[in-house]
Amino acid sequence: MENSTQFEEIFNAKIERGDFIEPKDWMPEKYRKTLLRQISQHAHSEVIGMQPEGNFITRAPSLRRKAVLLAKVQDEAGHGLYLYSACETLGISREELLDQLHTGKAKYSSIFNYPTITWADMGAIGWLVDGAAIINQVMLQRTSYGPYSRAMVRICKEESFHQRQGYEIMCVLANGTAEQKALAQDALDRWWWPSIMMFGPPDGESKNSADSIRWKIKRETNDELRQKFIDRTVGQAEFIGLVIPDKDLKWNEARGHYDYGKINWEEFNKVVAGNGVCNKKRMAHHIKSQEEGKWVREAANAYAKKKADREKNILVA
Ligand code: FAQ
Repeated sequence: MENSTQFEEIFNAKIERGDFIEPKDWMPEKYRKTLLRQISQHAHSEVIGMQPEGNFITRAPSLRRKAVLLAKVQDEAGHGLYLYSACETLGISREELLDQLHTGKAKYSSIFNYPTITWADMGAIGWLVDGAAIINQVMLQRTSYGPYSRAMVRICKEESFHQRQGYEIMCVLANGTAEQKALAQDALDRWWWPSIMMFGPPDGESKNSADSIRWKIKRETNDELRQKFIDRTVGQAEFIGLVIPDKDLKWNEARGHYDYGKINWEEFNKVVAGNGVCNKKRMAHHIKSQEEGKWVREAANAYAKKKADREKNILVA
């Protein structure tokens, strides 16, 4: 029988080789906890992230826009489902996960605590928020935990459609009337900085990064991903004639990257601590819909039990 040091050696060798860690494999408790923290935060973000856009489903400007937005918001629910399922493989129940969200023990992305005010916000969210999410998630397709990695492969395919639908809304508005272009610029002005905060604190202050990089949960750091997003998005804004609200944004030939202005980390910390514009509203809405959906879950469980009992009786007879 192997002792825990030998188990750890096997685990480390797998990580080193780039093999996946699977649910039944031995893993250090801290690895399991880090995964649970990150994947559950990610799952909660997908589900809470339905609210800002859900707000505009009844106000979409055409049937086509409404159908696309509805499909996108439903995709986010699906992403939440894959990710909650990945969490469950680590030995936690859905009830516990939701309890952690409702009691503030588990976080969700800061970005979803900002209000959606105009239709252009639907464009800005798809273009910038999904655009930032996908840069982070492409890396997570190669994360070391098998169920998380496989969920991300599927999520990334849908996320790239989300990014394009948002950019298309912005293209149409930016090429429309002066009033429409102003709406697009206003949305970019409000969503730019919160979007680049999504990647998390600067590397020097990222307390989880060292372990996560060592265990190949994260393959790139917060600042590396943030830089990638900025480098990619500047040209897209220029192409449609919009201006990124950062006077310090400048191409740096020597670095081969854009330099950018100072991020307001005080604002980020305030939002993460629960004091953003919409934190309380988002949580109250989620708790209310959980309560309202309780009878559906109970009915589904009762039906599943009845079906399983019937099948058991047929097998016994
Ligand atoms: N918001 O040590 P680090 C989406 C926390 S999905 C709130 O650097 P880590 C799709 C962090 O938890 C968007 N809290 O942490 C969509 C930690 O606190 P803790 C979500 C944040 O984990 C689009 C502390 O700060 N994506 O948008 C944030 O190594 C449209 C220190 O930070 C994911 O979750 C934040 N932005 O790196 C849906 C991707 N950033 O837990 C609907 C997976 C950091 O120790 C509509 N997650 N914190 O108390 C990750 O890749 C990582 O967790 C990072 C943070 C990169 C987000």
